[in-house]
Amino acid sequence: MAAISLLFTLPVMADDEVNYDESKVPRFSLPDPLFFADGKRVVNPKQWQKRRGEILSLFEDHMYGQTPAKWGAKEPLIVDSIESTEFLNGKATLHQVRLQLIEHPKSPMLDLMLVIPKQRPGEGKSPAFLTVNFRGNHTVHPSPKIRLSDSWVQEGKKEREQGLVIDNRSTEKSRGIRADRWAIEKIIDSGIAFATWYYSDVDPDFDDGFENGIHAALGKPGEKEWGSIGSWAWGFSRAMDYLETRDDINSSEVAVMGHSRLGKTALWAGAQDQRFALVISNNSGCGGAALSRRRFGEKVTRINTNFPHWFSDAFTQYNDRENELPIDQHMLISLIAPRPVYIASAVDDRWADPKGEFLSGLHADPVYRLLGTDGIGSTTEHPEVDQPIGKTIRYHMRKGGHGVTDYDWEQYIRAMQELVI
Ligand code: GTR
Repeated sequence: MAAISLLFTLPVMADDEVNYDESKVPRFSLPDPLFFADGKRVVNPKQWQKRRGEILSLFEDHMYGQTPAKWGAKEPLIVDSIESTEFLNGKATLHQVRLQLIEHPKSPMLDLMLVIPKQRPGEGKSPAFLTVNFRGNHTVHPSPKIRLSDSWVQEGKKEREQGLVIDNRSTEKSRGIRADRWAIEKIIDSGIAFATWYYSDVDPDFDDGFENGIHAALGKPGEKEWGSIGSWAWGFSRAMDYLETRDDINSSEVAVMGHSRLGKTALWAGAQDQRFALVISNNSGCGGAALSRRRFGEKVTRINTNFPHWFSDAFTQYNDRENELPIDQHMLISLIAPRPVYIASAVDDRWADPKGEFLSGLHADPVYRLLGTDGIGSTTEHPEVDQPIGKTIRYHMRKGGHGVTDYDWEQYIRAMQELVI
C-alpha cells in the first residue's frame, strides 16, 4: 500500500510516558486512503465508492467493531411515547420522545429530547443538530419540563457529595448542570432544531462485561463486534431513523455532533451512516480525529487500558504498535467525504492532540478533492488559536481546555448555514 511520509525525529521514550513534546513525535507514514489494498490507485469517484467500502471494513475489523448485522439493517423503530410542550418562552416546542430501540423484551429505551423552533423556513421543516450528552437530557437545560433521566450514571465523589447523583441515578439537583455546553437558545434563534439523547440509554459507560444496555438484549459482542462507541454510534442512527419520520424536520439537513468520547462516536456514526449531512467532532482526540501514529497525549494503549469497553477487542493488538494499523484517523474523516466535516480542538486540551486532529482533516483532503469539493481549502498549516479555517473540511483550535463552548457552537451554526442549509 502506498504511504504518505511525514518527517519527524525518532522518539526516545518509555512506552507508558505521555508525550507533549512535538520534537518527540515519532517518524511515521500514513496509509494512503486513495490506494486499494491491492496497491492500485483510486482515480475516480466511482472507484472511491469501492475503496470506501474497504476502509469501512478495516475500521470495523480493527477498531470500532461491527454493528451486529441484524440491527444495522432497518429494524422497525417503536415510538413508545411522545410528550410535547412549549419551550423557551414559546419560541420553540419541546418534544420528548421515548424510543424502543429493538423488538426485544430487554430493549433499552432512548429518550430523545427534541427542541424545534416555531419559526421554520420554507416548507416548515427545520434543519437540526443531533447531539448526544454525557449526563442526561435534564442536564442540558435547567427547565423542569425536561424528564429526569432514570438511566445509569457514573457516581463521582464530587457529584455524590453535592447530591447530584445517588445510587448511580440522577437527582433533581442535577438539572441544568451541563447547560453551559449546549447553546440551545442560540441554535433555536438561528432557525435550527436541537436534538439530544443520553448515551447511557444505549449503553452505560463502564466495563460491565457487556451486561447492560443494548448488550443485555444482544449478548456479549464477539471479538470483531462493536464496543460501546459502536453501540452509541448506532444510537445516533436510530435517533435519525426517528427524525426521518417527522414532517417538521428536514432529515437531509441533520448534523451529528458529539464531544470527546462522544466526538469519537459522532465521527464513527457519520462515517457509517451517510444520511448525516454534517459531522462535528468536538475535542474527540485519540480514537476520534487525532492521528494514532503521532502518539501525542493519549495513546492507543492508554485508551484501551482505561476504557476496555469502548473499542472491539481487536484494537488491543495495536497497543504500542500504531504503525501496524492498516488505517489511521484521516481515513475515518475520508469516509465522511464529500459531506462536510468540522473538527474542533482546544489549545489546552493537549491530551486530545490538537495538531493530530488537524492533520487527520488535512490528510483526508485528497479524497474530498477527488469527489469534487474544495476540501480543507488552501490551508496546510495548523492555524493559530481562534482562527477557524477550511471549506468542506473545517477546523478550529479555540482558546481554553477540554469542553464545548458558545464559541464552538457559533462556528457549527455558521458551518451549518454555509455548507448544509
Ligand atoms: C478521557 C479519555 C478521552 C476522552 C475523554 C472524554 O478520559 O481519555 O479519550 O474521550 O475522556 O470523553 O471526556
